[in-house]
Amino acid sequence: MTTDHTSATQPAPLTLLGLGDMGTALARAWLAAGHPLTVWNRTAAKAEPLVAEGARAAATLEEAVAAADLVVVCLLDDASVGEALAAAELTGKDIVNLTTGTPAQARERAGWARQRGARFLDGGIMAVPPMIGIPEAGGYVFYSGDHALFEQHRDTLAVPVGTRYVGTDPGHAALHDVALLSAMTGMFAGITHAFALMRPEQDVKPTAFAGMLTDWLRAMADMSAGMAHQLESGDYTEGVASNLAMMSAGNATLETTAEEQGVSGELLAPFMASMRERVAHGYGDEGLAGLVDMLRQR
Ligand code: FVH
Repeated sequence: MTTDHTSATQPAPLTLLGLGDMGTALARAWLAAGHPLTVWNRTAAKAEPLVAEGARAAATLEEAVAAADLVVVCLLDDASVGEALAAAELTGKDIVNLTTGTPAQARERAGWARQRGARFLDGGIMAVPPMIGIPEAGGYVFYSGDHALFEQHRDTLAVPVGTRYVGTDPGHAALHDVALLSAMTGMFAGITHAFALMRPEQDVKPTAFAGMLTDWLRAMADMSAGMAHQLESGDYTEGVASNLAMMSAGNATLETTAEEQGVSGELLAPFMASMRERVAHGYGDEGLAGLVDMLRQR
């Protein structure tokens, strides 16, 4: 049975396993807010600066887990979580796993924790270490899994970075995390291609171009709301401002310009091929929403 330590006046004690870049940033935020914090790291020396800042370093992982009801885990990957916690006594513990993993790994980890008598919440961190402890940086963590656990510890969990609870399915935090990271990856591919196009132009500084690029990407990002409406209504022509036939025809200009500028089109080619295919199947009057179904039908 866990005890509710979370209160506005008395910062709750907790244990943090893992003092890599992210774990260390999280630790500093909890210490700065006055939380009694026990830390453990495989390489013990990484705890030393935190001890100087008020943390208690546990000699063993078992000692660290025993020190608090709330145990936050921030290790490299799911395999390291399994390895580190293999022999730990978890009965009655509230495990919050901030280690990045897949939705399936999170669901398995939830079952693993339940079998060992622990409650489990998975988290997907949407921030990099310098954003931790800086509310205005806009970082947050997606949480999913045991809702009572989340509610009980939400004030403590909100100390380093914002919280967004996305449901009782323990896999949903990881899924949201990976979906956003996947979107970011596509955006970075586009940014990389755009800088490559501009690279030979001595009179256009990358720093000047970056401002234009950022403004344009921000404006275009709002198109995801229109796609979402289409996916919900099932009408993929609803409110389409730029249809697929037009965009696909325009891709030829993008491809030719890349050739002219001596830039490989390899980062954009698969997406353009999918657009062409959808048009060839007779969906040229739609927006991009139909590609979502096409990807799932492969
Ligand atoms: N840093 C970032 O920008 C991203 C932001 C988004 C979220 N990620 C994820 O957060 C997890 C931790 O990331 P990190 O930045 O702290 O990672 P590292 O600095 O590489 O530290 C890794 C820690 O994991 C420990 N560790 C690794 N393997 C084991 C193991 N088998 N048993 C026990 N501990 C293990 C490692 O210990 P040591 O090498 O110091 O002894 C570090 O404490 C991660 O999932 C990111 O994807 C960060």
